[in-house]
Amino acid sequence: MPITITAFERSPDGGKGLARDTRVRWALEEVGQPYEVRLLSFGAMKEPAHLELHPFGQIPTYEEGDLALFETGAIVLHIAQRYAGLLPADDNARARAIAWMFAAVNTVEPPILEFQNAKLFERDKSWSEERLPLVLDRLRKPLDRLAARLGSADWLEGAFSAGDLMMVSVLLRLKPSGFINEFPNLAAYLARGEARPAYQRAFAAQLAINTGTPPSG
Ligand SMILES: N[C@@H](CCC(=O)N[C@@H](CS)C(=O)NCC(=O)O)C(=O)O
Repeated sequence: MPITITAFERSPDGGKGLARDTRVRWALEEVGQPYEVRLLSFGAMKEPAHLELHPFGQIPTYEEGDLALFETGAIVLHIAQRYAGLLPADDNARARAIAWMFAAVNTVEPPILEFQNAKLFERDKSWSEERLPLVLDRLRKPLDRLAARLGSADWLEGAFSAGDLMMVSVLLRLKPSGFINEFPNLAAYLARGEARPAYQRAFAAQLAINTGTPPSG
């Protein structure tokens, strides 16, 4: 069944891989499934045709036969459940890996987005200076805990799983500012994720779109 995802026609990050189609591409690369990409402008994302697929008018979406999905957590979980390679076979280990996926989008990603918004869009507000320490405190707390839990392990629960894929994907947003380097083991974890050949292919594919150059090799 052919798989089609949607992505930005021009990503605001210029190809740093921070747009959320990258995590879906990465999951598909990990499980070895080919996919097509439909590129959308910001305008097209708010048109009825796309709102039918994505109620909030965002990217990415995922279409496979009769199935249409939105929300990267749900999309990556679907890929991980349908194709081998991203979830352990043992039921309990599988449930733990899924718990890490939820932790990524529900516990770790929100304060990262808040931090990003504070830095990018709230700098000119009169209250920005006063608020930033609160935002940073809310961000450091879950990262401290995550760093303590990961310790010197390569991945969160034994072998690499969809939980790591989602966690690394959300942590990537802390790379451009250098903030991730406050947590050396998380920075190393991020680098391990980025070094995976499947991530490299996913990154190259989105970069090619944003720079207009076909991926080499
Ligand atoms: N929680 C959603 C977030 C989706 C999202 O924020 N997508 C961004 C791109 S990374 C988007 O489409 N932004 C444009 C907009 O909201 O108009 C998910 O994980 O899929």
